[in-house]
Amino acid sequence: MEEEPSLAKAFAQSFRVGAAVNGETVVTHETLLVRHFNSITAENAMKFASLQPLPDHYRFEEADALVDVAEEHGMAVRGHTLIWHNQTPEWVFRDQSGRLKSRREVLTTLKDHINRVVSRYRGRVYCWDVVNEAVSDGGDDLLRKSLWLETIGEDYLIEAFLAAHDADPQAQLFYNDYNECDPQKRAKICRLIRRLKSEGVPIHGMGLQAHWHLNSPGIDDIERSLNDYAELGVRLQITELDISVYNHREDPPYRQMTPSLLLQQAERYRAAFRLFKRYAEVIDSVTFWGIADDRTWLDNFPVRGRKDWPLLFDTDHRPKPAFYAIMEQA
Ligand code: HXH
Repeated sequence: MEEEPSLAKAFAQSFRVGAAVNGETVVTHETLLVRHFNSITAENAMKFASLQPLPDHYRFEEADALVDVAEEHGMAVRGHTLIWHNQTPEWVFRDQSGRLKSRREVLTTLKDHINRVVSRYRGRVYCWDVVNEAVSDGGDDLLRKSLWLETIGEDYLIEAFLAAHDADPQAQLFYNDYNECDPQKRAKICRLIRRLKSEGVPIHGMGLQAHWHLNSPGIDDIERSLNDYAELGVRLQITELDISVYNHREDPPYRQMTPSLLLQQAERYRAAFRLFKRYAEVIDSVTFWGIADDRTWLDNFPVRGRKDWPLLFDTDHRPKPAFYAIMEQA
């Protein structure tokens, strides 16, 4: 069988090409992973609830195994994610009787966790999503109402970046978020990063999750976002790219993957990568949130059990039109 050329090799002069993986997919998708990608992100294994499910009871097995796989194949590792409002255990914020813990207690937990995790992977994980999704979607508030904000206060972000920098001064530290191309949210994210930088916080990059759809965001909004984030003077990474074949939660509960959808998706991916190439001076990495369509988180989000086909390789691990469209942009 004719084998397709390597994606990561094709873009080697521009940026790394990564994939989100877990302990299963590094086995089931090994052929594609090793051939096409030179960076990995743990889909779940490095989140707070995975690493420290109980106070001072750390579980590093899956994360360690993923870092081993990466090193075996010369792939870089992005760390995802230290501080987030989801997949964080209740014990972090509440005592036995359910009362919120004090600022001092939660801050100690934040610092201890970051220090332990970032130190463990010093020199092996080259960048961290230090804070994930802290900016609010709607309304006038800058920060999302979360238990980190409620217990520690607004400076929890500063403390997180300082702790990560202390634990590994070489690591590149990112703020990562979704709906990153929405004009209002983009403005808020820029405001947050500008504020952190002006206070001397060690923040080096903006991670654009890029969970996109067939018709949104518009390519002009994507370009304006790359431009605005780049103007902050930070590095950019596309951290969780996928292009859903649905536009809305309300779209047909189940659709077939048709030739027409495959071509529409290919054109979206082509336009996106044409832009990434134009911004290659500031973009260091483009990571897909998965490898092939047989295993994607979008099968269960935003609608549980609704099949989606958001990636470059089909359910049989064959390259889709989107793969070839991207290759033409290399
Ligand atoms: C990402 N969140 C996470 O960074 C990643 O760790 C995870 O594995 C998958 C996706 C994306 C996301 C953000 C918010 C969200 C759902 C997914 O919740 C919403 C709720 C209502 C409307 C919009 C988003």
